[in-house]
Amino acid sequence: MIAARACANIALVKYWGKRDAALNLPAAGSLSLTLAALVTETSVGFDPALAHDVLVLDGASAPADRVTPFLDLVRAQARVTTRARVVSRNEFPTASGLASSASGFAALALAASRAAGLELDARELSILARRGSGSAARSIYGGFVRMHAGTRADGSDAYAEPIESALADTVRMVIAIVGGGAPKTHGSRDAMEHTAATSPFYSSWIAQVPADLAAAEAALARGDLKSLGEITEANALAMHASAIAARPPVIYWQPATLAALAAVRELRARGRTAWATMDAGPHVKVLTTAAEANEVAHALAAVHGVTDTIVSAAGGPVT
Ligand code: 2P0
Repeated sequence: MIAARACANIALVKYWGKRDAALNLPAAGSLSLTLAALVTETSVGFDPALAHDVLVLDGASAPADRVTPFLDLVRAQARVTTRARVVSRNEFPTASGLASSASGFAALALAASRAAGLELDARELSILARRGSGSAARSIYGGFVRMHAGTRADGSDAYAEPIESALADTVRMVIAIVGGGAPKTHGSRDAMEHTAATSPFYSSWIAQVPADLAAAEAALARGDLKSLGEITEANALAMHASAIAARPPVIYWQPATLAALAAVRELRARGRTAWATMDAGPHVKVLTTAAEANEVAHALAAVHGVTDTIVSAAGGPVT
């Protein structure tokens, strides 16, 4: 068995919509922060004795229906036909329902390709991981990461790249887990397709992303966390606005999500560095500094409906 570890990432400029579903090509670029606190470790071994792929997820046998098509890509590249055993564990501090497909497919891309005898470079790994999950292409790298939408039909220019920034050392993300009473959320894959197909605001969302990416990259280059935070929060709200306007709507927020957003605005009113983003679920992730992270976590923990908080520094690349 070959083991790999990858960190999840949270997008500061979101990916929401595809230009090609079969090759999993994003309709626009995105920009993320890889998080040290959210780690997946995955081991892969190809075994001629197996009749089909086997997945063990967090200690329990799980359906391999998203793993097998991904392993088929690796098998085709490596010219092997053997089935594999995949053992994956999320080392997340809580059973929180945080998205793990980014870290999961990034770790699987490295472990499976090595186990099959392939030596892929980081760009090739990013392209492979993208086939499993669009956000996984970003988890190949540590720190701040830019995903390119690309223009080629074969997806050969749709990969992620790291962005150097002095902010990587001092930035922290505080994750406020919103628990309790949440109905089952819409899977992001179907939800982004539904938003693209039915939301009157989807075209506005896609038109806005390039400007947000350019402004976020400029902020990273200047080491300007305030500007990065403003873009992060505005971009997340625009993504959710497009989803909320889908017909029928895709609403990921719970009452505690809005209460946490109010707490973030209150922190800012008191002069603290705190900017929020939300993904395909009710949790609120807050961009802040190492010096202020404990105070931000404390304020979020006091919000009714927030059941846990996690403070994370920037994480490293897949290993
Ligand atoms: C992101 N999300 O940029 C956005 C923001 C959720 C909200 O990427 O269909 O699991 O596997 O490519 O990567 C979640 O979608 O979607 C996601 P697929 P993925 O992080």
